[in-house]
Amino acid sequence: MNLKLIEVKAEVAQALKNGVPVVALESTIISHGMPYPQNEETALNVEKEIRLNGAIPATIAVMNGKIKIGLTAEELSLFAQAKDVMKLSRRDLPQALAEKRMGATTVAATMIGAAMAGIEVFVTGGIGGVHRGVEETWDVSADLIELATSPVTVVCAGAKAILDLPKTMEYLETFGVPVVGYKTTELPAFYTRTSGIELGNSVNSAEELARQIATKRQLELEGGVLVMNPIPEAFSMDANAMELIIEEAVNSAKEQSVSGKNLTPFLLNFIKEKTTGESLVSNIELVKNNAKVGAQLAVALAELR
Ligand code: PSU
Ligand code: MN
Repeated sequence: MNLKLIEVKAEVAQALKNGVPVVALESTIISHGMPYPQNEETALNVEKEIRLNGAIPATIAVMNGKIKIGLTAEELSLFAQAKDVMKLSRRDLPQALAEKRMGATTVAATMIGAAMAGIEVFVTGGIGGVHRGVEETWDVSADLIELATSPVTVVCAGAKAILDLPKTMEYLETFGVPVVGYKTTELPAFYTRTSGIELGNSVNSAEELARQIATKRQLELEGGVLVMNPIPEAFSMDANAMELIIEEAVNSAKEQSVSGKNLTPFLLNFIKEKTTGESLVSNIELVKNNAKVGAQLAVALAELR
């Protein structure tokens, strides 16, 4: 670990030293995924949920030339409100650190930070993937490559149907990333519990999940594990209505020639505006639900050691 470029919050460092379960969290969801003040409120509630389930939260972000592993409440608030926060994937880390910029980490960059600090479990909402229209754009999120590279388990609620979900699954298969359904045999699609895509691997408890992860570690296979935890029934949204909005979003991005790192935030924002408050409530609840499962997993992994 390069100690000059990473700064681990004292509480997190202590926990890692003593084998206390730790769960990493991303910051792009705070700076680019939700509006203020719901983003700050959610970040704090998710950290609370992780503590309630027996683990220490470590939100990861870049500032002052360091990858911070664990943010204070003041720092969380800063990332929730600051306007010119960079969105950092793997390729952006050197620039943001060298220029001492404020940067929110995506799934890919958060996995890099978590792996550097020795954190095995990371909780988020949704991951990036293969975009619709990839034949023309070649737009494949660096999250997928990172899942094949860094040894971190990512707990998410699936991927939004803004992506090409079958191609995303094919990509993960090709690169050898285990995709595990948590109490489901079907790939969830973020706002909805279903996608029509069967998962060949599903578990019914954190302990079962921990055994697969520990076995992968014993095999010394590089890369992470992707856990698909569906949104709670009470907050799942109508799949048909969502598909119409997503098609509109994808078309609008094409018309306005939105591409590169701006595409995902554009699509997310389009959906947010079209569904007003409902999708935001669902988003908040599914992240909390993932936090619970992630913390239980971190506890189960600590017990296996
Ligand atoms: N998908 C979501 N919500 C998000 C993201 C994706 O439903 O907040 C964010 C995550 O930080 C993810 C990133 O890692 O977008 C992927 O961006 P890109 O497609 O540019 O790789
Ligand atoms: Mn992309």
